[in-house]
Amino acid sequence: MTDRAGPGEPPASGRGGGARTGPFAFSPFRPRDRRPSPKAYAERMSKQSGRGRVAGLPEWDRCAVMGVVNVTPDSFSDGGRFFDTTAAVKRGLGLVTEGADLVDVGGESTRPGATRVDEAEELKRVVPVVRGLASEGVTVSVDTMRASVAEQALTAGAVLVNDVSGGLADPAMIPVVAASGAPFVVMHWRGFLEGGNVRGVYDDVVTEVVDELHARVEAVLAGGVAPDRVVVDPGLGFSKDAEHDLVLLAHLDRLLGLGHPLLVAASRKRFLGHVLAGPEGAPPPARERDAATAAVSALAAHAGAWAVRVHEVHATADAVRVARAVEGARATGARTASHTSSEGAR
Ligand code: PMM
Repeated sequence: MTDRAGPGEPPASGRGGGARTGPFAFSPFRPRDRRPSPKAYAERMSKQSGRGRVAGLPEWDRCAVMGVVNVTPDSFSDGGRFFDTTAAVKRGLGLVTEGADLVDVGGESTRPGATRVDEAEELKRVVPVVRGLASEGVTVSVDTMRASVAEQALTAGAVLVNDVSGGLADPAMIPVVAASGAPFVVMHWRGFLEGGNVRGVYDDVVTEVVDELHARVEAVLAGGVAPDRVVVDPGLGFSKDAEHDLVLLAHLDRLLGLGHPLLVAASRKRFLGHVLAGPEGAPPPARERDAATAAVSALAAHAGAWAVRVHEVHATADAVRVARAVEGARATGARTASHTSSEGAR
């Protein structure tokens, strides 16, 4: 199976994508007048059976794999391991070798109760790693809630902004993203995770997450981000308990109904520990949740997710390829079935 690149865009494999001289050198953002209207875009997306594509990024013929590099001393699942630029760049390149299509670089932990890093520190952590990976031809996304970090990361070569607050934490974020023309991940977020899970109360988690995400998407579009550059994400584990996460995963179709490509980020999260907890109720540590993560990747890919965000890439890269092969077989099987039945009628 080969990955396809869109016209004028880099090969989907990320590395070896050719020389780039600037952050958007190979992803020519379309002029505003050629952008689809939000309504036309949502209609087109809702008619698609597949996962859609994100303008300005390579196109993959399967669910894409976003590998994670947390340049933090304290991230939820890999904190401290890649806390210097050289180690982080090496880690990112290693993830691409294992099959990552994009690498998401973050410098601030979103762990419940984590104190925020200051802006200068976040910039110091993130920008050199983004630059190092982009200069190697990697498709880089920046995981930040700060407009200034997004802006400098884009200048350093990032091509996607992943904001877990969906633009809520920093009022300058949406204008910065809109002006840059970069695609934007809008995650479902109810605020910083301090003081316990106080915001994680829902009557109907799927409807509320869909409605709240819809409102964020409207705000992002009103702020000037093009509809074909918006990705949505249910924000598993953010103001949600294990049951909420599982119910959301069971209803990815409702999230896809928002009419935008869907990112699912289940990797090593608490709900997996909950599912895997042994008879004595002890959940395995985060780093022992990779097989379970790959299982979710296969399910998300099968459901039509555009991408999955994971810390350990190898197993997920296999999982999305198996999901793609099954998808291909379904199409072939349908053709075979109709061929057989018409043969039978003759
Ligand atoms: N989760 C984390 C960090 N970034 N980005 C998106 N879009 N969605 C997520 O669910 C998400 C994210 C927290 O996980 P980590 O700190 O262990 O990587």
